[in-house]
This record gives sequence, C-alpha cells and structure tokens, in this order.
Amino acid sequence: MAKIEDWQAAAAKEVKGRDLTWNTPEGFAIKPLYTAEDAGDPGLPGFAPFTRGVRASMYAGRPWTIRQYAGFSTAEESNAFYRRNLAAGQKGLSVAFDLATHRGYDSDHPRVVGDVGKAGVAIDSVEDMKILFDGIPLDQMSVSMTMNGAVIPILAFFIVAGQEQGVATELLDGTIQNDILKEFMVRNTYIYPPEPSMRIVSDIIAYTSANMPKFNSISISGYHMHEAGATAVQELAFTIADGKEYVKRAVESGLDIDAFAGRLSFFFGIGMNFFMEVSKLRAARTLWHRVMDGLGAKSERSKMLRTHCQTSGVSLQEQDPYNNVIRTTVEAMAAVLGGTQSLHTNALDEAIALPTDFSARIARNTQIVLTEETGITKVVDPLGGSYYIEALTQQLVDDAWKLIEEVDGIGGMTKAVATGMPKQRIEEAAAARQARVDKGEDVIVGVNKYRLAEEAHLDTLDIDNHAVRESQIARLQKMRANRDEAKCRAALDALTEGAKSGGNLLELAVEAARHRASLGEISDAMEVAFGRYGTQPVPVTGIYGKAYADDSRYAQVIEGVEAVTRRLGRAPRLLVAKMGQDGHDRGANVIASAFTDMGFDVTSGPLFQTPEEACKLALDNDVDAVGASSLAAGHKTLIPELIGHLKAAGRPDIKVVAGGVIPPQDYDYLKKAGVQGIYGPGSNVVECAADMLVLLGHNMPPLDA
Ligand code: MLC
Ligand code: 5AD
Repeated sequence: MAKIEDWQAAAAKEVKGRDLTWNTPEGFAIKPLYTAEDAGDPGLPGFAPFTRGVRASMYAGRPWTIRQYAGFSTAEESNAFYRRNLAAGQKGLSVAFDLATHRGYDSDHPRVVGDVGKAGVAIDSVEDMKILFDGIPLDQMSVSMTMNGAVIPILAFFIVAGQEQGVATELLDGTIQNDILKEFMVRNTYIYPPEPSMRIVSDIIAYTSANMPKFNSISISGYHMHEAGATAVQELAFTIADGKEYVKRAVESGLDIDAFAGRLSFFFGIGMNFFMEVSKLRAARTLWHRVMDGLGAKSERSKMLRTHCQTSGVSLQEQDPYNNVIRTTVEAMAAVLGGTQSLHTNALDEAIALPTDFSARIARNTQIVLTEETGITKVVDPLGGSYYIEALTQQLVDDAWKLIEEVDGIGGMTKAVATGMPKQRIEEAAAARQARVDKGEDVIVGVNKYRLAEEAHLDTLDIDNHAVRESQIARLQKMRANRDEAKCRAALDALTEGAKSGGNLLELAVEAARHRASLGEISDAMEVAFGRYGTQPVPVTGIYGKAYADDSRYAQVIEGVEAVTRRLGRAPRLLVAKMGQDGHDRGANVIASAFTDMGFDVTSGPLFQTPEEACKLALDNDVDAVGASSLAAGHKTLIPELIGHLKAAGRPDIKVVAGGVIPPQDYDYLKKAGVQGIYGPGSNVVECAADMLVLLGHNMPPLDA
C-alpha cells in the first residue's frame, strides 16, 4: 500500500511543487489531503457529547423541520401566506416582525413611518396576533418568533392569543429568539440598556420554564454574526459564550439549571464553505456539551445543543439571481449534513426584496426535494468518519474554545460586549472579506467573475407601507376606544412598578396584553424604568487599506482623494447615514471603514435616525456628501425625505447616494428624487469611491482594468 510520503511526492510532481495549502479566514491551513492520522473518533449520535447529532435516529426517525421565516404587511396578509405555505409542505412557522414592532413602537409612532409592514409583519396588539394565527391551531403548530427588543409584549400577545383561541399556555409549542446579547453586537434591534435587557431574558426563561414546558425560551443566535462577517470560529465562540452567559444569569436569578436548560435552543448561519459549515454544527454540539458539563448540568438533555439554521443571506447576490438557488441548495445540504433540527432556506430574490409566492416556493422546495427525493435522511450523520470533517470539527472546537476562554477572561459575554471586542473582531473579518471579494480573491459567480452584460428583470414584492400604516392605525384606534381604560392603565402601571422593583415582567405584561394594551404602551411602561439605549458606531480602520497595500486601482483612488483634499483645503467629508429602524449596519460599517482608509473624513451616523436628524448631522458636520444605507426597504420614504430636508436647509449641493438592498425598479424613483448614485449588493467599494470623487467634481481617470 502507498504511504503518505508517496502521495506527497506524486501530488508535488503533478502540480510542479506548487503549495496547495488553503488558508481560510479562520486562519486554518487546510491541507489538500486528510487521512486517518488526522481524524479522531466522534462517538455515536444520540450520545454525549452529541458531535454526531442529538438524536440516535436523527432524520431516519424524523426529518428536520422545514421552517420558513416569513412575514410582511398586515397580519391578514401574513396569515394567508402562512396558510398557503403550510398547504404546500412547510412544517413549522417562523414569524418575521417589522422593524417598528422590533423596536417597541406602535404603527402610529412618527419615527416609524418608513418601516411599517416593510421588513416583516406589523403587530401592534393581541388583536393583530389573533389574526396572524387565525385558523392555525397553536397547540398543534410549532411557532418561532424572531423577537428580541420587544420580546415581552410579543410573547404576552402570543400567550393571550393562544388562550383566546382556547389553547392552554402549557401546550404552546415554539421558540422565542430572546437573544439580546447578539443584538448589541450585530443585529441592533435592542430597546433598553444591557442590564435590564438581560433581566428580561431571565424573566422569560423563568416564566416559560414554569408555565410553558414545550416552549424554547431562547434561540441563541450565531446567524447574525455570520451575516455580519464573522468567521466560523468567531460565530461558534461568541454564540456558545452568549449561551454560557444566559445560563449563568438564569442560575443567579435562582433557577435550577436542569429545570430550564433543556429548552435553550440555538441558531446558526450556513454559508458557502461547505465542509467548514458541516463541521461547525458538529463542533457547536461538542462545545456546548463541554460548557454545560462545566456549569454543573446533570441531565444529558441540558447539555444537548439543538439548533435551527438558515442559509446565508449575504452569500446571495443581486446579480444573476438564479445562481442563488444553487448557493442555497449547497448551504441547505451543509445544514442538513451538520444535523440541524430546523431549517430556513433563503429565496432567490434575497438581495433585492422580500420573497414572492414564486421565490418562496422554490426556496421551500429546495428542502422538500432534499427530504423526499435524495435519500439524505436515511442514514444518520453520513459524513461522520470523513477524515477531513473530523479534523475540521476538532480544529473548530479547539480554536473556538480558546476564544471562549478569552471572553471568560474579560468576565463573560455581557462585559465583552460592553468592551466592543466581539463586534470589532467581526468587523475586522468583514472588512477583510470585502477586500478579498473586491480584489477577486474570493470568487462570486456573476458578480466579480462571469458577470452578465445585461441582467434580466425579476418581479419582486413591493409593500405599500403607507396603506399598511393606515389600516394599523385604524385598528389601534378601534381597540383603544373599546377597551376598559382603567384596567389597561392599572396593568401598565403594575408593569412599570415591576420594572422598577421586581416581579416577573412577562407575567405582568400578559395582564396588560389581556386588557388590550398595545405593544408601544407595554414597551413604554418598561422604558419609564429602564430608559432607551443608543450607541454610536465606531468602524474599524486599517484593515481595508492593508489588504489593498499594493493595488493600482486603490492607489488611483487615493491620488484622487489627495487631489480633492488639496482643492478643498481639507479631506472630502462623507456622512454614512442609517435612517429608520433598520439596524443592519455591516454595509454601512464596511463603507465607513474603507472610505476612512482611503482618506475621506467620514462621520458614521448613529442608527435609527429620522431623515430630519440625518440632515441636521450632515449640516453640523458640513459634509460634502451623504451615503444612505438602507437594507430594510424604507428607502423610497426615507431618502427622498432626507433630500427634501437638505434642500429646505439651503444645501441642495450636498450630494446624496444610496446603498444596500434596493430593487432596480426603484432606481428611477430615487434618481428623480435626487439620488446621485445607487450601489446594490455586490458593488465594488473602490469603484464606489471613484464615483464619489467624480460627484465631488474631480476629473477622475477611468480605473485600471
Ligand atoms: C426529533 N424528535 C424526535 C426525533 N427528532 N423524536 C424521535 N426521533 C427523532 N429522530 C422530536 C424532538 O425531540 C422534539 O420534541 C420534536 O420531535 C420536535 O423536533 P425538533 O427537532 O426539536 O424540531 P423543532 O420542533 O422544529 O424545534 C427546533 C428548535 C426550535 C429546537 C431548533 O428552537 C426551533 O424551531 N427554532 C426555530 C428558530 C427560528 O426559526 N428562527 C428564525 C430566525 S430568523 P421535544 O419534546 O424533545 O422538543 C432571523 C432573521 C432575522 O433571526 O434576523 O430577522
Ligand atoms: N420574510 C422572509 N425572510 C426574511 N428575512 C428577513 N426578513 C424576512 C421576511 N420578512 C430573512 C432574509 C434575511 C435574514 C435575516 O432573514 O433571508 O437575510
């Protein structure tokens, strides 16, 4: 039999000595061949440490849950969409709420005009929640709700809607995301400061473990870190460390670890590095078992990491969008071969708009075909024992463990988040990734390679937020007119009192919800005690510049910036603005970071500004241009308003460009409103900067090919 040295010699000869090592963003040096020498024994599925899966029979016993995340417009429209999807083979529900709801505002609040019904469904009260689940028996359907900021009113509405449907609270089956730490790190739909937010998490764990035995009290999420650019090691380590923090807090609040830990659940993003992603889920289970052992859990169920997965949104592209079906299929296979319990597959129009019935069908069928046509469910952990998979799994465990220990050294995740460390590490990884893509080192088919000369038109979903808002306001008014005001007020006062001096916040909110308090009122009742939290983004610097140290196009832009700087007597000033309740800030941070490295004087605006506030910031900083980043569909309302305010202030000369998820059919509308450049996903940052210099009057030569 040939020996490894023989193979090495043969391979070296074939490639004439070229080094075949692949250095991944995780810092792994991946060899071109793995053998039995590299792989340990992962044990058996259904047994500790669950590396090969949490169930002995896995999908051979029961396939994963096809659980598509969805929600838009009104409760009526979303309910109809859910019912169509369930009839067509979806197995579990997963609710996407609009950003107004996430941030604790009723639809009639002046700050949310651009957001109502846009990125999810608008839910203002128990009345909306009842409509959302009309005809869907809540004792039979498991429902996930992605809610973190306004988690208390939303869970209260769900409980009361169940009761009014005739379903006892103990029979409610599902999951609430309730993971606030990652909101402060990457997702940004927090409402209150970290400390009271952590209390809310513990109160929910306490309430559900006592009253809702089938309900998963939290979905500890790495997904959003992944989407923000985290490496697999970062996603694993920070997510597991978040979980550790929640467990410690709940135990400190007096709960017995084994009384609640069996209902903690997880959520990971699944990207395109196929074997890495499969191994990531196996590593996650191994790590969680180790952590929970360390925290003193006795029951094996408490140490079992059960997870939902979603294929990666950022891996999907606006250009040549049918390629996204292929990407999603590969990612879905990685999630399944990694042993997920539940899965969402993204729609092919991800980078442009919310799914249509058509794109949702293809996304759902991706999973149905995998379950029913491929035989993939028949064998448990079919990749177990692959030398490469086992070696990768072990390396992920080892490296993530080191990062978890680093977080422990800071004093746990709440403290680490407060120092900004995890967010900064993730942003560094994101900036490095952007540079690799812009330089063509990471290939994206249809974007930086094999790009089409002309793109075909794709029909996308458009939502009339003004119409949704009006119908929500009408329902709110009717509810307020018909409720027992005294009882509602008393319940809200009790909630405020509970927030100040103790008592289970969810239990108190259930009473308020029953008496028809709205989401905004319940949120405000706690805000009185807790305050509202705001942060200022601090983009990383130097990463982009370093990656581009010897790139001629980058050098051309730097020269251009220097020329403009000489002409103006100061660096060109740019405001990167985030308006509305859209907290997706990866793109804005990457732009701020890269433009700073290129010599622009960049102001990173705070999240959640109104157009008026963004205008004021632009004027106060006397900027030359504003780049408005929009990923939550508020662009048609918010950006024209900003331009209007700039004009009214006598500064129509300040250039406005837009970036983010903006459907091409909206380009004309925005241009007519005065937007001077639009940069969708897949835009090259160096080219954006060159365009900006032209806008600022520089005679920019064409960039090198
Ligand atoms: C499973 N079961 C089996 C079995 N497999 N029984 C026997 N043999 C087998 N082989 C049992 C389980 O033990 C369980 O019961 C029951 O069947 C259900 O299976 P499950 O595997 O637990 O699946 P599910 O109910 O779907 O729960 C999955 C979950 C849950 C635990 C991961 O938390 C979940 O549904 N999460 C979804 C989260 C989500 O959708 N998030 C969207 C985020 S979108 P028992 O009694 O043991 O439980 C987002 C985007 C954004 O965040 O930013 O807006
Ligand atoms: N409907 C369907 N999918 C959604 N996503 C976000 N909001 C919705 C919605 N309302 C998905 C997208 C996004 C990820 C965070 O969740 O895939 O990238």
